[in-house]
Amino acid sequence: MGSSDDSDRTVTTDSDRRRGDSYHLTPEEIASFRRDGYVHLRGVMSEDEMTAIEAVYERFLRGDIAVAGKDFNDMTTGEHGTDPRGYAVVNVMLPRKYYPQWQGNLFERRAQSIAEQLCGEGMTIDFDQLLAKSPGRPDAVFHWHQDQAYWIDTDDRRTATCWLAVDDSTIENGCMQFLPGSHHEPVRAHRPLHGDRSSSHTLVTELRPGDVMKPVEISRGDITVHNEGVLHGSGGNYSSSSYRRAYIVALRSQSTVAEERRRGFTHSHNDAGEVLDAVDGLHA
Ligand SMILES: O=C(O)CCC(=O)C(=O)O
Repeated sequence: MGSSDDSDRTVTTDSDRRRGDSYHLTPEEIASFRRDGYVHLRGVMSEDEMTAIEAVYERFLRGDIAVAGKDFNDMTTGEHGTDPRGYAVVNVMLPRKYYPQWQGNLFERRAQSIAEQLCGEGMTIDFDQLLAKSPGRPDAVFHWHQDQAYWIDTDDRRTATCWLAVDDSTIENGCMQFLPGSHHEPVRAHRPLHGDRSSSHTLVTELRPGDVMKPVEISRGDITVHNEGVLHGSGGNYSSSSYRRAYIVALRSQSTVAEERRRGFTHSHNDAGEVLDAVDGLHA
């Protein structure tokens, strides 16, 4: 523990930083999020808290909790409605919709506290998502993109996407990689990975000469937080034994979420084709 003088007490341990529903950020972490477009926060969830999350996560992966249509898919191919044991990246969209008992869980509450420290008041949960890369799947690649390319444009685009590592996330099993500072540029042109958005939800953009992606390895219970503009993606899972499971809670400004819903945009992969086409037109 830091200094023996309480008036000069420094925050040094993860459990110090977790305070009930909140998690305390340092000024350096807030500055780093603004500069780079992302930040790594250690020990946002304790091991006991992760065990509780993992129990529900596994129920989703086993298919014990019903998820409608394309909201349970292989993110790499868009395949859905087939045996998920063959999927490279199992993607569950909107788990809090399909398992309402998760609404208001501890990770959501800590994510809210973190989003407000990074982005200010008036942030709310926009969507949540589970992304599990199967072991031994070099094809479990999440292609380079900026999240804003997937979304409608609004006036207040403050975003804090909280990405929780359910397994240690490493270069070997396909950890997140970011292009620091890329959120300061306009959104790049993106295209659907295969065909159009009805056959493949996934969008991709190209790296430019000089772009150097930074892998961010994080431990179970840690999170990264990124904004809507930073370019990111992740590589395949080369581990023969380890899943790379992530639980994502994305917060955006209340006005943006209200505008999305008004236009029928819910982040479900079952959203109407014309809603997704309208978004694509913005970033082609
Ligand atoms: O989990 C991944 O590898 C990618 C996730 C992602 O792109 C996101 O959360 O915005």
